Amino acid sequence: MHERRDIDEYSKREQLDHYLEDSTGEYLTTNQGVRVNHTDDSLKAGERGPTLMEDFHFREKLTHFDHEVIPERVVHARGSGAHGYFQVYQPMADYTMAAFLQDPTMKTPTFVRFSQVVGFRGSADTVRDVRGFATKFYTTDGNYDLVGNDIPIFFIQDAIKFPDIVHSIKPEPHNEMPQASAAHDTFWDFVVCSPETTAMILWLLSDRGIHRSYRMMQGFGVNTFRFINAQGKARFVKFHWKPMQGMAQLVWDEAQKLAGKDPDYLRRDLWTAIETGHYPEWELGVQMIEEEDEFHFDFDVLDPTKIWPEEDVPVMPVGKMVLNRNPENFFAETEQVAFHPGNLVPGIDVSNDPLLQGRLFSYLDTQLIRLGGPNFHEIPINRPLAPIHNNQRDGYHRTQINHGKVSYSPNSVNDNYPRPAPREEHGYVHYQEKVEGRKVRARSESFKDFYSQATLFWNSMTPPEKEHIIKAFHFEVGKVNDTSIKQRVVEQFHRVHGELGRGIAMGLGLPMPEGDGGTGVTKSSAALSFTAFPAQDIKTRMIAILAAEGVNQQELAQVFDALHAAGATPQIVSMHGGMLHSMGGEEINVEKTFVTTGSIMFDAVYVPGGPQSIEKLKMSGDALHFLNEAFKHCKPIAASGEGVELVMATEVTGVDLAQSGMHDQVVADKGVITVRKADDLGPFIEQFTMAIKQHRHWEREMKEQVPA
Ligand code: HDE
Repeated sequence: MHERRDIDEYSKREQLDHYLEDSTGEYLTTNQGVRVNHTDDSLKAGERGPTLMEDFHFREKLTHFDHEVIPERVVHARGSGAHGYFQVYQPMADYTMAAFLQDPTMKTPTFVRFSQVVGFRGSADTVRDVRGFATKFYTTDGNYDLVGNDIPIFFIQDAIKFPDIVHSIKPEPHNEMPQASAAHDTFWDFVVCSPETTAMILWLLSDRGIHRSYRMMQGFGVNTFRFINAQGKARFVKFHWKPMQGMAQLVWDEAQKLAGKDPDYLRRDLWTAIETGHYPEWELGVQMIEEEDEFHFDFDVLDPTKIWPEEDVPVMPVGKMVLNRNPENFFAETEQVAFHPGNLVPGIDVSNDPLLQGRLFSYLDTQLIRLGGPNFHEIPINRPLAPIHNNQRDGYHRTQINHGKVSYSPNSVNDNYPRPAPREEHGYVHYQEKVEGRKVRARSESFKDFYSQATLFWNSMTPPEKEHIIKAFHFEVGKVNDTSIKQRVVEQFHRVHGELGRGIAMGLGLPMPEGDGGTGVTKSSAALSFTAFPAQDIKTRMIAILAAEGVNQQELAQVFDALHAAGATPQIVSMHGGMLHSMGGEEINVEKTFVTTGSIMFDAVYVPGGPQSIEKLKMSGDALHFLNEAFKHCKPIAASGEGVELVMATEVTGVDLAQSGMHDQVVADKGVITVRKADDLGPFIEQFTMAIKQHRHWEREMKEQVPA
């Protein structure tokens, strides 16, 4: 009678194929399916006369065009999506009955949308921002959405303040500036008026605010949820996504330049990785707290501005997600996908986290206007793979053709179908939490420590990470016009740590705050630093190879092939497109020119030798700038043979280079790898590969003196 909820029936692809259109070999038609015999001119009364109302093809085409824009998301407007699947490592039945968390052989289809929060849909990818990490699991028990971010906490504790924080960070209403940026008065005014934002500000101003790639960031469910097992036992949980690619960041100067040179930088990176078969992967993990331990921590488990330090509550690995398919159509899938933290499946429930409670209202509500009515679940990307049966009917854009005359319950005409399912038939049963209390508009006292975890975060940063945070304050708060707001920022963050408060004051040219500052918290947590997530390989890293006519082909080919074999993407960059000729006369295809690219689009740069090539590059301001900029951005730089002379012609400073023409030793210093003379570049390539894996070489203390 009832459909079997069997995974074999689940192939997302098959389900969606029904909706896929391919016009290859087909005639052009109207939306009524009528073939069109001419489409380049409208129907007119005479060749030079007015267009006629009766031109149904013209009117249909223009009318559709006039209506093809839908409202963008009020937050998270700019994003990129990808399809994939999730697989659990081992049955999680002890903790949850969620069907997709039981069978290690079962692949649950997923769709993920990464996003920026603040900017409009056409804004740049690399702005400083929180990033959304929303995952839809098309499970056998219906859709489950894990609508998370790349930062594990939030700015505010109660959803009623969400419109306020969003209004404050969005462009200011009188002149709609600045776009996609927190660096303006209203946001920092909100911050100093709302000390609960303190810890999240540190996360945002850290390197986590400018990730190198969506593929290289963590994800977090942020809010506290519950796992419920078949016996009805509940535990508090927080969700984590760990990137198997390791983590990597941009530097601020680079992020700003990328916003101009390639505003689609993160989107392109994700798309290209998937197109080239480098499928990004994340490990799902959970932190769990027993209900009886709810009050045993120095944070409130319901407070979304607090992490559960991993040292206190370890992350249990649960399974792995692989993203392996780009969308067919951006609008149909990435734009129309509708997430909702209230899309839950049996085995997962919510907590009383007041931010989550508000979110449970907001997402469904916002889709009604954005997707134009209550039937957006019928849009292919939103359709569950589990069958839908209920008595909901009609509404805008209904595509389902319901059968029969019964659309109410209970009924006897249809033997009371569709019937409610008991728990053992996977019916969703809400967790029976006991709740007592007076109706109050109030905040729990246990939420009111706004500083300890901010200090914990600060303490956990390495010296370069601390420096980046202070510099980010100089930029963000430096753009604030109101001096009293700036002064209050200094005081607020002096309360986190004296070093931080003084560092901010120094760059802003404000009076030093009084007292030592700080909270007295000395604890740190290793998992909070970027260094906790090193890359294991150099796959998908972009490596520029600077070359001109007369390049040494042997050197170039050895390095190119080795990088390529390791999964990196080496690309020849030169002054002009087309072909180059090597010293030996071989033809070499130029992939990018100094006009179409820049060092900011690459993770590392290599300069092969060849006297003629190097003489030409030395005369190119673009080539010198390329190296200076890569150096300043702390990227690996490698040069062999005469290539070292190009590095010497730049303003790169404070590093040892293989100077002598007879030198056959590889010199590796602060991520600059040079060798003058070597038939076998093996050891050189090895050093270069290690430097690429490390990604940034912060120890270049002289980098500030290099122009970029
Ligand atoms: Fe959202 N959020 N949010 N949010 N959020 C939306 O829903 C909201 C919050 C997150 O790629 C909106 O469909 C409230 C935290 C992501 O489509 C809206 C509060 C976290 C996305 C909304 C929060 C998120 C959204 C706008 C309480 C991390 C993009 C468009 C303060 C756990 C999903 C939409 C996508 C989108 C409301 C806070 C994540 C208006 C009321 C915390 C990843 O409903």
